[in-house]
Amino acid sequence: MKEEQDEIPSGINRREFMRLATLGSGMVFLGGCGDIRELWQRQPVIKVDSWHQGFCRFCGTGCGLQIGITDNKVVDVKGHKYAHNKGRLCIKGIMNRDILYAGDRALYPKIRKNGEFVRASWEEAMSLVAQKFREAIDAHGPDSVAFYGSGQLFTEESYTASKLFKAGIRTNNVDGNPRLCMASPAFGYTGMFGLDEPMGCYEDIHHAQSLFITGSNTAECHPIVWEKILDNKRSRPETFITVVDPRRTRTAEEADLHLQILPGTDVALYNSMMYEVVRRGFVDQEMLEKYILIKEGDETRDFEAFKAHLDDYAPEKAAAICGVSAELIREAAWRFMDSSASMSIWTMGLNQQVQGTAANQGVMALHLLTGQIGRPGATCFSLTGQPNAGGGVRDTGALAHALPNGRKIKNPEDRREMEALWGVPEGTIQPKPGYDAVSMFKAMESGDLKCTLVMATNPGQSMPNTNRYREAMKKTFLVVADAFDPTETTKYADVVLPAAMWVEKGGMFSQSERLYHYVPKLVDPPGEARPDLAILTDLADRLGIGNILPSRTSEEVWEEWRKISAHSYYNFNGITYERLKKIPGLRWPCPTEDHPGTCRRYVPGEDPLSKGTGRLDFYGRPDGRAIVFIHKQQAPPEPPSEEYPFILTTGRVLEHWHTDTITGRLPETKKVPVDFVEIHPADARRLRLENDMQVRIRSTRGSAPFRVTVSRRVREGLIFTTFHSSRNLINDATIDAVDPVSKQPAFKYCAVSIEPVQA
Ligand SMILES: Nc1nc2c(c(=O)[nH]1)N[C@H]1C(S)=C(S)[C@@H](COP(=O)(O)OP(=O)(O)OC[C@H]3O[C@@H](n4cnc5c(=O)[nH]c(N)nc54)[C@H](O)[C@@H]3O)O[C@H]1N2
Ligand SMILES: Nc1nc2c(c(=O)[nH]1)N[C@H]1C(S)=C(S)[C@@H](COP(=O)(O)OP(=O)(O)OC[C@H]3O[C@@H](n4cnc5c(=O)[nH]c(N)nc54)[C@H](O)[C@@H]3O)O[C@H]1N2
Ligand code: SF4
Ligand SMILES: [Mo]
Repeated sequence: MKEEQDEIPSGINRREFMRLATLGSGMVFLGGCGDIRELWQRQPVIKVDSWHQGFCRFCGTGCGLQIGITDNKVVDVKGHKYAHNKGRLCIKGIMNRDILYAGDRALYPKIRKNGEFVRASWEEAMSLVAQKFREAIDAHGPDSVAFYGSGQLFTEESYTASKLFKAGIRTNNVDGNPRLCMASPAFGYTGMFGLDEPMGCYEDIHHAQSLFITGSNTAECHPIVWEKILDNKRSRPETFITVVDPRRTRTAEEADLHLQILPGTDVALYNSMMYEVVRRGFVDQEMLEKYILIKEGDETRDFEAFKAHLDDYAPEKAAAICGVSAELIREAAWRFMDSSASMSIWTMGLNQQVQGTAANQGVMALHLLTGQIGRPGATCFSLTGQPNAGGGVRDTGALAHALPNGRKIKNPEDRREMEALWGVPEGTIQPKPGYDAVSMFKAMESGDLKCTLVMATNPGQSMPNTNRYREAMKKTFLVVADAFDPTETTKYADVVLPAAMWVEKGGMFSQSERLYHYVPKLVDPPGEARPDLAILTDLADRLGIGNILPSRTSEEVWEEWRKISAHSYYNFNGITYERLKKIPGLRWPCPTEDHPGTCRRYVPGEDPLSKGTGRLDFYGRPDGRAIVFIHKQQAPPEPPSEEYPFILTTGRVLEHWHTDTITGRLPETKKVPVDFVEIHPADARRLRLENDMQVRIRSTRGSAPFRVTVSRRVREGLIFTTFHSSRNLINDATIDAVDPVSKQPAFKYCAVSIEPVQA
């Protein structure tokens, strides 16, 4: 056992911190994450009464844990050896031990009276909430209320919320933070394959000879996925890693090829790579003949028209748009097409753009055209951000346009089918989609939304253009269920409801590879905190529509839900609590209780839902053919100007989680700075800026203070910061422009100025 160290010495910088972290580690990972428990263990674990299987509550990697419990307390966590992470965890995974005991847990309901919060009983708080909902619905109709949820709720909770609002209250105003996160891949996949969610699995990483990582800082945001990639590289050095990212991230540093493109130019890049595929004769003819349809909007196009479209993106032309050389584009294309198996991995760099859906579909099209799909290691694999943004929200249809299992609000047959499955009268589900996230906050601003329940998300910090939407939140009766208080959202609430989190309640998560796994309830929540499921069923009862929710425990809800899934192509009927209490997860499709789960979807012989004996069966599409869309590169939403000459892009660092309501309260992680803005040395010189100087980042919408970090990670003209800090609210400056298809906001691009702040 190493000497215990209380906390990171003050004044330590991040690089030093990471070095220490890896030095103190029994397991050292190149991704900069490691098993640093020994370094940080403030109190030695004396005694663990019992160990339980569970899963990390942070990112969509979905790592398995062993959770040690003593006296109703989580006293230790370690990586689950038999889960896909093979015992490994990143720093956030290790922090699962401490998250329940960080300061500022919300312990009691609070009601705002005469502008001040006062403590209330659950009875008082919930009857007020129900009264406000009832008044709004009676006076202004069901569409005057809304639910804004989260990819961090359990599946049972998101499913219940969606059912309560869509079939009980009869409004489709159900959306949530997955709109800020996974909407573009959801629309991307659905548009091309007829169904959402990736078709591959983590195992593909070990078979891939070429990895095409784009718009993903995997090393910091999906660290254990990154470890798998490095495992592959270590055991097979011929593995080639291409990274496309305007920043030289820690992921890009380890790549064999880095394309440091200008932000928002992905569509041009992928078109250019496809141009090369065609020019070099790497189009998979069988795919073209049997499995693909080419479309421009709704119109079908032939291959000649497709080629003519690609001519506009010959590498020399695309180079001028993307800001990288034609040689680099050719090299990237070559590495992708001329490999035994190519796998692409992507996240927010693509999703959070006004052309988010088009960029997603560009990557997918590369796979279809080259036939790099449906084989071990050949797959287009979008990583899920939150622990349950896939299963909890996309599968359950807890979004304003959606119904369970890929059904759509707009489709009358889908509505009829869900009404029958839910046992509610025909016509119950309204035909009009509800408000997507940004529209929902605009409806608060206009006064159309009288009453809103926010659960497990902190939009006061995480929405774009937050100045505007924090004001908007004042105009609705705002009910916030959160595990911590204060947050930038609870500050604006009329009622704060203390929520149990993670192993204080239990339920199902589903991570990036469609794998459902079970998190058991292991300890009691603090104070009077309650599970979100209990809050939802209580609200239903008080609104007099409790009968809509016959399933009351997580397990009952799951039973109901898995049986509903059996009527769809998202079939996980075979995934039961009983099975998942014993094994660390199952991937769907999994139609029966003896089915082992599916690694590769759409592959006859492997996927139980695919038919025939061909190479692929895209059964989500009526003709079994996936669609390759023609997309053209568009101009950015807000190009830099004389007044706002810099492009701002925002993202994450390894140690912090989103709006820092959790990691910002843990003694270990909160020491890692988040108040920095990366500025290229040439820009810093011009503006006479040096390290640690204070500046204000300003857009037409708002501004936030930051500390300068002069860095070659960014290109000239581009600056980067995170949205983690509540003292440096960068979303006051970001733009609320959205992708017109997915309605996902473009957090990765807006024009700003940098103003020095006099000390
Ligand atoms: N440590 C940590 N891990 C997390 C999270 C966290 O908060 N902290 N959150 C989780 C969640 S919910 C999510 S959604 C994921 C996000 O995971 P990532 O998407 O990997 O994280 P980001 O830092 O938001 O953005 C990724 C990269 O996109 C790049 N980028 C910006 N613009 C463009 C562009 O135009 N094109 C391309 N190709 N790239 C671009 C950025 O430079 C950045 O490096 O992380 C998950 N994991
Ligand atoms: N500028 C910029 N903004 C971004 C992004 C970006 O890249 N750049 N990324 C976007 C993305 S991808 C995402 S996913 C969002 C994330 O944005 P948010 O969802 O707002 O971020 P979190 O901090 O994870 O908020 C979760 C909240 O739920 C609480 N909580 C935790 N567990 C529970 C629980 O079990 N029940 C309840 N009721 N509460 C709980 C936490 O205390 C916290 O307040 O941010 C988006 N915003
Ligand atoms: S990689 Fe993600 S799921 Fe795994 S331990 Fe880290 S935060 Fe948790
Ligand atoms: Mo996300």
